[in-house]
Amino acid sequence: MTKLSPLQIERLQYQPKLPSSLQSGVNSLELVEGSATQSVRDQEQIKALFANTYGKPTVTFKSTSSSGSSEIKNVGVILSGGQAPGGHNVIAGLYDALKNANPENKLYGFLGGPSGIIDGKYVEFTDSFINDYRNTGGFDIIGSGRTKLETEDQFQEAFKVCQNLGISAVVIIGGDDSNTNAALLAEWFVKNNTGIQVIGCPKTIDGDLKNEQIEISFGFDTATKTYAELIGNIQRDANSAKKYWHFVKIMGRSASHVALEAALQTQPNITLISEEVEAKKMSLSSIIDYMTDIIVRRANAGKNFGIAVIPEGLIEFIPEMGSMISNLNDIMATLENDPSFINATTIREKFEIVEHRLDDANASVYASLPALIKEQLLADRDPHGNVQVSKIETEKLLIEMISTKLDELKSQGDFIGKFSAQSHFFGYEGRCAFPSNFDADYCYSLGYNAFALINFGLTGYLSSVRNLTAPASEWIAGGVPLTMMMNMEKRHGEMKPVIQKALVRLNGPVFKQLADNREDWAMNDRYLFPGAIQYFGPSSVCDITTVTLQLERAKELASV
Ligand code: FBP
Repeated sequence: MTKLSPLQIERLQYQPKLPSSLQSGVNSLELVEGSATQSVRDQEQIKALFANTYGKPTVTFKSTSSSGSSEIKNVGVILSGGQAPGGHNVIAGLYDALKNANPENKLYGFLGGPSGIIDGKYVEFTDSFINDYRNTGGFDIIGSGRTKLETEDQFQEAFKVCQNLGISAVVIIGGDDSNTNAALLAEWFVKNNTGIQVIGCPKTIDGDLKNEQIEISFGFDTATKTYAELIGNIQRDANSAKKYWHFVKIMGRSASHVALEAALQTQPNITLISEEVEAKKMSLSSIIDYMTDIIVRRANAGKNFGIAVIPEGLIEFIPEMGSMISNLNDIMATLENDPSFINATTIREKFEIVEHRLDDANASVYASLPALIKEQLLADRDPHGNVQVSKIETEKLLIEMISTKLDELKSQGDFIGKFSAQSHFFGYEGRCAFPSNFDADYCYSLGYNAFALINFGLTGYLSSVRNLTAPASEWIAGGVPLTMMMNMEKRHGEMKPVIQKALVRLNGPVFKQLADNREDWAMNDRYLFPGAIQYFGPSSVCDITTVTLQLERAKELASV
């Protein structure tokens, strides 16, 4: 028998909360349809590409006193993309709902992400299998992957595998790219009269899969609390030793929601927000000037220490860098099979090939970067054609450039302090943490609700649970058509339909909270120390949601 830690033993016993509408089970539900929907942009193109699944209404569930029965169903589930705390609970909720509807129902888990449904690699879930994973972090129950499901051959293979297992519905648990896969698969299944439904679940620590219907993706709550704990601990260390500047890069591939939330929970001296950098067209050198100014002013006040929070995706939002990376992504898509690039023996040769092909302005930006960053920019793209920003050490680039600038200032007598910096990258530390009570409840509800959507015969929908700052019993369960969130974007050099990422809104209440306070936080140390996530104890500590969710919901409720 595997030995478990005391917390593992206690968390396995935790019973996640459900919205009251779902509490009497999936056979006692009524479906309430909202109005027809359209995509966020490019309506004509999205409608043409999703002729069978476009424009469906949003839906919500109401519990009814009558209890129906449900025919036997086999369902398959896929975990897709980066890990996010709570994935196991989505599967547990789905499993419990499916068995509640009919104990003869079966749930299959496809192994290793979307490739599992193509290769026919799966497990069948049982009570004892599921019970070992309840309320735990990680995706290790069936693994995950980033295969993009988009070709006719892949869809055919997926169909054959589902047919062999008698599967009539597939649940894809993923972020914006994975739910784009879900929308494509749903459309193909309907178009080809397969009778197989597809439902998505909003996952990603990045917090960028959200809109009016989806208040937050799961995992954001736990991941940001984990990073905030670590930043708080570093702030305490910095404030004790008073000798280091800590540059902390925080995961969140594109949008800065994670960095912003972690900053609001801890109040560091400097927080960069990629969306602001882009909107203000801040060049790399103006970012260096902004950060150097705070470092110099703090040094003048006798403080040669501080904390700077940097979002992972920053580099792509700096206008000259973004232009160069976009040009580079297109070039890398053509170089994938180019023998001169593949067989280049030195990294310098690769730099030259790339610089030769980049447009002039982009080539000079690329050439100006330190070799380490140039090399990291050439690393393999993800399956969606994006540069893997988690591998680019922006925090080290900033430290190097600020050091050079401070040396210049020192030689002119304009800097009298010391600058000794430590770099950190917090990302993987937060993606598999034990889900907070919020994520444990939210994920279980999303999974339970996904089966309710299946039971009503819906396809091409994202499981939606709303009203999340209220107690769980008041949460609103329902579904949102995936096509409603889509627009056309360039991927691998081609225009493709994709779910639009939600970036930080600079006119929204969350960014305002930072903007209103950052000068104070820069000079006066207003550090907060959130400490570790608490699972047992007072509700005021254990059940609080993120500052982002609280501010966004307060604004939304005030405008109703
Ligand atoms: P998803 O969008 O799939 O949820 O993944 C998000 C993420 O955690 C990003 O924050 C990060 O840039 C990326 O995954 C890292 O990917 P990998 O796990 O492949 O290193």
